[in-house]
Amino acid sequence: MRNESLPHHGEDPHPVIDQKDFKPNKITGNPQNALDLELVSGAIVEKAIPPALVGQLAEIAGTGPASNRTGIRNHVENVYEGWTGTGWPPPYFDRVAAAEHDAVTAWRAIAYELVTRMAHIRTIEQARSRDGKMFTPAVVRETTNGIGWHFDHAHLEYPGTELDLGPGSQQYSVITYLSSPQHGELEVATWKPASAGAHPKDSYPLNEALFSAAKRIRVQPLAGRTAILSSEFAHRVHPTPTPRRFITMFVAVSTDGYAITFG
Ligand SMILES: O=C(O)CCC(=O)C(=O)O
Repeated sequence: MRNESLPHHGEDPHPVIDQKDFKPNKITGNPQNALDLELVSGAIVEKAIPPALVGQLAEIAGTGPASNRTGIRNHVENVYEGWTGTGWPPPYFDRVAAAEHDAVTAWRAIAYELVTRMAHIRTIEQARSRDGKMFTPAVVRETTNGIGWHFDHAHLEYPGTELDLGPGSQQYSVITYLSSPQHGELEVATWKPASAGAHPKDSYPLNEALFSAAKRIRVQPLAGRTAILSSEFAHRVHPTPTPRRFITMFVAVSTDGYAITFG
């Protein structure tokens, strides 16, 4: 189960590097106040998303079905939820099409700009199925549950599919927080799986003993804050007593800078 109970901030025996200790980010110009994740490829960016858009997105957070694996409410199922083990069936794409929303489209444009600045991307576009159906650009989510240790990397999770951009491809997550819950930190460890076949359905939650010596960082969710990180690294979300609302998009990038996005 993904909604296992996790320790709250302060009970974790592992040292963490707090947000305030991060070095200034290499991203220049707007948006201001970017902070470097330092240990993994990524950045924290404040105020890149207009507050009115954050409010609109918060209203649709979790308005779709709750995941029976995680308990997280999504506005539409993400690729992990829609995956059958061999692909994504036509009704999945029908549900994605029905959940299309202008606020998500507006957020995607800013997310593209942010991730293009920090990753080596030459072309970026929304992922489509082999018969041309759109994957969702992002998923707008609400939960008080934690998410156990996992990684997100389509090349390892969905090998051979339209989301797999081949050996050497990389994956990023762009996450904007739509609320400021108590606790509910994102924790990232400097460890990633090396081999294919390590799909989270088989490996979830990741055995923490695999990376007990790895350095970790924590990111506090704050309304309007955007985290862009290399999500191939092991990460988890701590539970919170108050609703944690967030929008997430995955960005897979091939070795020659072609990027596809999906939620
Ligand atoms: O919300 C976050 O901080 C990270 C979310 C996450 O790990 C995921 O959706 O896979």
